[in-house]
Amino acid sequence: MSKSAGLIPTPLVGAGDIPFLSCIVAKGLEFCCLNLNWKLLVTIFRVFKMKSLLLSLFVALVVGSSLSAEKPNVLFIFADDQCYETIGALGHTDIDTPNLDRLANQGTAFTHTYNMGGWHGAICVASRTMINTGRFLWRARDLEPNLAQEISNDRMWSQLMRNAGYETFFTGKWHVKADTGAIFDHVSHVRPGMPGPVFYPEAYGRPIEGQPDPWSPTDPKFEGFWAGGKHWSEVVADNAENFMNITSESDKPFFMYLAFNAPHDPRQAPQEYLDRYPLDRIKVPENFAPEYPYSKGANAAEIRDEVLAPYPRTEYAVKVHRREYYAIITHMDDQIGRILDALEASGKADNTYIFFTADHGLAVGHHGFIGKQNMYEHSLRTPLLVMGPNIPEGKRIDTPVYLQDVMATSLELASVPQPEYVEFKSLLPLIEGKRNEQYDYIYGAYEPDSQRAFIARGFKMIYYPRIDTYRLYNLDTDPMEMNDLAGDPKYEGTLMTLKSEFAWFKGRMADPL
Ligand SMILES: [Ca+2]
Repeated sequence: MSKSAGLIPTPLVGAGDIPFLSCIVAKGLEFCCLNLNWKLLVTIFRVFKMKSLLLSLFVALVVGSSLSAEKPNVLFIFADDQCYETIGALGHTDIDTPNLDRLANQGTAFTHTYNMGGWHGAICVASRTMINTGRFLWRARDLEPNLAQEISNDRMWSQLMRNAGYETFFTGKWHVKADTGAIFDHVSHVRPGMPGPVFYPEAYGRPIEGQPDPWSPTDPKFEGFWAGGKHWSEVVADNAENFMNITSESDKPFFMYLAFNAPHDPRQAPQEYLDRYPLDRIKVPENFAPEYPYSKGANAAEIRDEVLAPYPRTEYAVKVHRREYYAIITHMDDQIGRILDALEASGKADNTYIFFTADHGLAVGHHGFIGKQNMYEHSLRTPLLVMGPNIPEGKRIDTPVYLQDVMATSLELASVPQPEYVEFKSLLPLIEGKRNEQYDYIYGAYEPDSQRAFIARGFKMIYYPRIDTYRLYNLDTDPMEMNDLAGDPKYEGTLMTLKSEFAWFKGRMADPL
């Protein structure tokens, strides 16, 4: 009789009369036959079959709806000091980024993505504190000493994702005053602000044309990215592959925060990547200048990044620095290719949103600057690429946004209601064409009293409070910011309006100026 009992579908947990039916299966038909006549038994079978069918339908609906509501994975790839112009597919610069091009061509690119600047020379710290706390610049600064309190309240980005059911993973550059171990489920190779451990004097004030270069981007004796025996960008990809292997077995969605130290200086890469960029392939930026006229008044003349190259800047020095910059970006791009391949192999690519951006831009020879402590587009703006389910392919959106909008976007994707303290906005309404504007103004600052930027209606005002100096650019007609309109009587009204709006807006930003 046990064979007959095997014909009865095994009941599933969850239906109200299952205990009775379970009794039939568990104890077998023999028990039932002993207690019931055969007509009644047939009726029971019919009822059971109907209920079983209904049960199957119910289960299919529940499982089906949970599949359709399954939370997508979020893969966040973060570069360090990467200017918006260094994505090959976007056409600004002759650079090889075939894997970032995959994201740009199979996804959507935000072409005007800003960082708000920073409260001291390490702009990275401000940018990363903003994206992990959701606060605008000065409120992020004020929060920085109390991040332990934020963590105990489960308010950090990764905690919001974890509490939404995500398996969270971090590797690479952190540079936020918070313990990654406390806010991510898995952590590997947490790196400092820049590859160390030593600042080598050979890396500064170079190169000088006609003289031997004391620095070599490929020599492991200078440590940096070579410290530990394997280039740090390759270690990020190794760790991502390992986590991808683990998570491929899991039903939980993942949130991966992969943070390269590249292409921050020291700009080191294997020789084969440098060989791809002979100096005659490198163009000097159109707005190259031997020196920036207000560099001292802007408190940006002697900051560490700026003394990597000698004063006055030469086209030769800029070409050499750009060559090393492009080489470390192309090397990072190959590691990103490995990460994208690992995602494909995990079988989870179809339900994963990929975000690529950087913490801010970098000058590398624009306007007489080398670093990021200035308010020009090259130093504020980063790439921002988004790819995933229903993200349009090859779409370009030029609406000004902040890179930290990625945080708010990921919360929306994870079905996390946006907490009131998160000031950045989701990018999805822009991607879906539901709105065309994100912010009324784009704001930038460097140090409490050194520099400000204020962008509205296509004009950018730059202000240096220490020397009471303004600059004004029309970003639509002069995207390289080469024609200062601040002294032009035709634009007096434009400048006055911007000054007036800024005076009001800086209060909303808790600006200490
Ligand atoms: Ca940085």
